[in-house]
Amino acid sequence: MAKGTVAWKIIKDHLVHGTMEPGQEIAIRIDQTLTQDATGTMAYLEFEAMGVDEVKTPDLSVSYIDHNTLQLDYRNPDDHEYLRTVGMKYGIWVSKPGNGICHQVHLERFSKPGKTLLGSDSHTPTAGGAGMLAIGAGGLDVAAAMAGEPFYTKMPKIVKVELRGKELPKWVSAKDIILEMLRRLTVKGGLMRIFEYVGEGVKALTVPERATITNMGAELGATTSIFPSDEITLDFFRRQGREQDWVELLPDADAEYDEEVIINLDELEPLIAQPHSPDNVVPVRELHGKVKVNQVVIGSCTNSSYRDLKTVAEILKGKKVHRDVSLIIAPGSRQVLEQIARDGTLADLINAGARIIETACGPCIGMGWAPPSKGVSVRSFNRNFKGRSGTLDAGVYLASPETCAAAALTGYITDPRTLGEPIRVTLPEKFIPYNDALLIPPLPKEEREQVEIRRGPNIKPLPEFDELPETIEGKVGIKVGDNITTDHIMPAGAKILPLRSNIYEISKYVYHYVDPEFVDRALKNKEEGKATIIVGGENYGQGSSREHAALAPRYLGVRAVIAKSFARIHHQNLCNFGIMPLEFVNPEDYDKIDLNDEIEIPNAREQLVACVKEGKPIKVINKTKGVEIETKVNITPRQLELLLAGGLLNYIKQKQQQNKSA
Ligand code: MIC
Ligand code: SF4
Repeated sequence: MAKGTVAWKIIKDHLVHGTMEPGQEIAIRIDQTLTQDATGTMAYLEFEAMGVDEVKTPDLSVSYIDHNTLQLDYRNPDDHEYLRTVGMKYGIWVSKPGNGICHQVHLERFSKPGKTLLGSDSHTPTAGGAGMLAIGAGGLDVAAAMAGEPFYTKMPKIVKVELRGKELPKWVSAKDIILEMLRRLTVKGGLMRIFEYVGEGVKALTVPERATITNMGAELGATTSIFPSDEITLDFFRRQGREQDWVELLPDADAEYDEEVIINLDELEPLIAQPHSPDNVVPVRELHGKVKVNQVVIGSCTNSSYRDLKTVAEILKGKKVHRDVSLIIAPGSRQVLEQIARDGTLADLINAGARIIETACGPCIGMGWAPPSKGVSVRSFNRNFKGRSGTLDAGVYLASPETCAAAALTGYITDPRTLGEPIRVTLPEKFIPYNDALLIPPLPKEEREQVEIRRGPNIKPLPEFDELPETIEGKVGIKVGDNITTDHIMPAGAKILPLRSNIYEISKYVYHYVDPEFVDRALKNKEEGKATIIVGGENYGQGSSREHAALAPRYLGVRAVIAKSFARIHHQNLCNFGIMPLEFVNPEDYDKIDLNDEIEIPNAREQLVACVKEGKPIKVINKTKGVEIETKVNITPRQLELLLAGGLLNYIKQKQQQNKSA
């Protein structure tokens, strides 16, 4: 068992229930929460349904508006208004559109070493760069944390990632460290793990660089990633004018880890992830001069800090973006934008031909700036799933800001080491402090009462769901392969994202780009009183935290997903919305079940209980093929309760009823 590590100390400090053995359920107290608008509207509707009078997190809760900032009609601005007013009503900080991407702002303005943060966004671990234990979860789990509930999860293994060597080679940056991790471990290598970075090499990285690494640990499927809080962290807090928020947090000299990864910094070189997966990583040198580039985008919660934009500006200074390339830059936060505006960096970028766009997620989530047909886009982002950019046949590559800048200059994927002497940026002596122009602090109690929550026509109440039935009669609605992302299940983009607060409308787009007939099939089953079953491969539901990838299928009548294995957040979201996450006992049985097969799960409730309590397999009958398939659930006793109740909200309501009658 890992002991004396930074992650272990924070968990121990916050432990409410459970034992800290890998795989055992633990519950931890949550000090801070964050939501963003695309998951936040649902999270606050759920929070309201919990009936508490104000937010209960001991430290703070922040509601960011950063994803759906394109205002093509009333829908996104309606959501912004709902979020602003609901936040003001319940004592929550509200970060208005334009203030920046949640993770970047949170790191700069609110992160605190040693504290816990739960966020309704998978990249919440960004704050691990400042020594926080920061975890991504579905909106309902975050709503529960805002209502004062602890966060339940399985105790992950704690992995030591030792960075050996004093400094990074020329033109190699933090992004290349995390791309190397992805190259070695793949998008499922981090399942049920926390990556804790230690060793001499940690000192070579400033907090924003560390945050690039912890951010993209999400792509490994990790529960979170964390750096120690040391003198480098203190230096960042000093420059932010927040040294009072800093505490030292180091692993003990005899700290024990469950596993170990060693990275020799001096062996690293610039890396790039090719389409369509963040782990499809090769050295940039292999593609040098071979791939023509149409678009370069620098931004996202991974690489949009002052250090990143200044580095790009220094590379471009006095030069011009290649004629065939469109260079787009989205600064990560208003602090970054104001800083580069005041010190001249912005002017250098503009002069070189960059298109400066709003400080928001923007192109990362397909909210505008899509590449051309069959286009190649090189981005400093963290995800390159097919179609996520908004152009189905475009190829998105992920690389460091340095590699992005090189492509912008030459029009080809280019090894940045060919650009001459490397750029080394130092952080500003003093970051520009956040004022409250776009950041609304929690209102005093008396003022909160006056706030009227605004709900535009786009905001629809949550659907009601029934308990798990005794027997499930259903039909396979879709069969998919390994590593299906939540972007496949519930796509994002400018057209679909504005429907995030309207489950009835958004459910029409489930699996839209994978199989446009899925929804009709599921609705037909529903009409016939049958459930829909989804069949998947390994790591089902990887990627984002969007609970819509569980909530919308549930609304369509999905009652079970049978897969080889599941990604952590999606697995929890399935339980939260009463969909059984069944795993094949024998992965080869995946071949014994096909689209449209008639399925029966007899005595589903009883079988589920027997599986959790006695380890018995759950029998699934494929009536079409005349075979019986053995499955199991990898769930905790609490998740069992959620499933039986038909989801977390039902479960909470049942508890409230029981308390009332007691
Ligand atoms: C993403 O990067 O996919 C998102 C959009 O930030 C999601 C959240 C969402 O779908 O709203 C995430 O990473 O959790
Ligand atoms: Fe926003 Fe992209 Fe980061 Fe998700 S990954 S929070 S969409 S910038």
